[in-house]
Amino acid sequence: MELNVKSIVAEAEQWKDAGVELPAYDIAALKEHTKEAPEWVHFGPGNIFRDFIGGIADKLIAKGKMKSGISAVAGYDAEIIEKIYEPCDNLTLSVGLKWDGTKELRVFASIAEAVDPGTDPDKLKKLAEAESLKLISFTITEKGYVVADEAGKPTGPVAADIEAGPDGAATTMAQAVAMLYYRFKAGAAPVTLVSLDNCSNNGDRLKASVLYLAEKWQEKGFVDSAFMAYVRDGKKVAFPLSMIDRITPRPDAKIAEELEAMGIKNMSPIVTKKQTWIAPFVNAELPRYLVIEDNFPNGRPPLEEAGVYMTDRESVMGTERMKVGCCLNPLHTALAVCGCLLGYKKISDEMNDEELKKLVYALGDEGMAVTEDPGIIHPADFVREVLKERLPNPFLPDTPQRIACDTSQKVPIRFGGTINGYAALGRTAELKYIPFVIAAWLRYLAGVDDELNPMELSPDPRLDVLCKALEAYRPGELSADADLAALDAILADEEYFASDLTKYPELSEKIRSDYRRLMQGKGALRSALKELLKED
Ligand code: CS2
Repeated sequence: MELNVKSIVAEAEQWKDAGVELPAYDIAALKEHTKEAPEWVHFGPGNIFRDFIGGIADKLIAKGKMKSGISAVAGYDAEIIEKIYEPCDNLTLSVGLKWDGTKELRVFASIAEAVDPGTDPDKLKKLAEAESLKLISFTITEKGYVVADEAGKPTGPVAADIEAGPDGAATTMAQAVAMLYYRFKAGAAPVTLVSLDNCSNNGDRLKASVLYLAEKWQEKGFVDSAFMAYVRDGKKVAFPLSMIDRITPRPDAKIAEELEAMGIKNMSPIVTKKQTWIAPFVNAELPRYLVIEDNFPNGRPPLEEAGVYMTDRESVMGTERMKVGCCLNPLHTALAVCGCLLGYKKISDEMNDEELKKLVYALGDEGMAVTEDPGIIHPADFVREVLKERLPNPFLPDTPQRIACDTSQKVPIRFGGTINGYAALGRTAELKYIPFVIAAWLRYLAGVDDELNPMELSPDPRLDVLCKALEAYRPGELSADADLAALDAILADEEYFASDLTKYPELSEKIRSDYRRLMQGKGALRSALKELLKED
């Protein structure tokens, strides 16, 4: 067996005997229909998209509720098309890793085509012009939405896109705005842009980035005010909010070996030049949640029939605040930075570490005190599942190193909401675990572990800036009265924490003293953790 259309047709019996569920629809007809009437374009064709979103589309196609598949655009990393999508005919082998060690195996054929705008520049235009197009979705991570710095100055690649205009767009954001422009020119049909990333109010963030670029193109004369009115008209172009949740680790070499031992060839994961970890299969947990604001001016697939919660704006905001700002992602970041420092390679192993386990339970409680029940998914049930089933799942090969990627982009949403919640009640002095995790992140940036051995830091767009700012502070060498002005400058930077933390004297003093403690030398994190959690 090999993951391609020929094999799943010719060796269907073998696949089924191996326990793999195959697509229950005509793949050629799906591709044909997608060419004639595309409905769904997606930017960011990585693992969570292929498995979670691809799985939703697969279910709807199998039920006869969607006739077109998804057109997946690799605006950022086209190497994945060449190395994974093409050899596998865009199929995905989904490996759901259950708590009891068994696997749920499925092949999805819902990605009807893969688009590399670099080699096929007209394709985005064609897709945009199709009246049938209903939605453009995105899984491009938090940093994918960054178009400018705090002062409004465009980042390098975006600056180049501003000069190049719609026909020369190279970044994902500019390609999305270019699609809106082509759609406007072709009759201004409505469309919906759905961000599926863990950003705060992700739809608003996407809209702000789209408008930023569109305005710059208007200044340059590439687009006119009528186009601006189209993008700003909520009945024409909608940007609903969403909350997405499914832990999708990087593809694991051991799982590749197990699949190959079952007779499925060529499963090895690869890492692209742009650091995408990808394989013909995707390994993920089984729990999953997707909540989307129901605002689709050109219609939408019946997503609710594939388990998606379609709801109002307030409910999405509440579930996002609960998941990203309290019950899951802050815990993940705590396990990421502490786990890297303590030499862990697996999240589930960390949940067997008495102190780390206590830390994430306590962090969850700290956030929960200012988190409301959004009504759709109850925080108490949700966090219980996270702590008792999802994080400790020993069969899920998730790593602190994966989650430690881009921490600077994640900190504001993961901790900012709780800090602001405590601030609104005048209670920031009570915060204990969030300051500790922030201090641990800053300690992590020293690039040596808790045994003072060199440690590789995960990629982060602000890594160089942060490491440089903190370079004078070395673990084991920080004197008790050292001036922490460089640390204070980071704490005061609203880009990192969603507010100036030096405004809260007790909170920032706690971060400073935790940091000093963590910088004391060998084993400082371990003993600080014991101390912190002693009375809990
Ligand atoms: C993780 C998320 O990478 C990270 O920072 O916390 O990818 C996490 O696995 C998902 O949000 C789970 O839904």
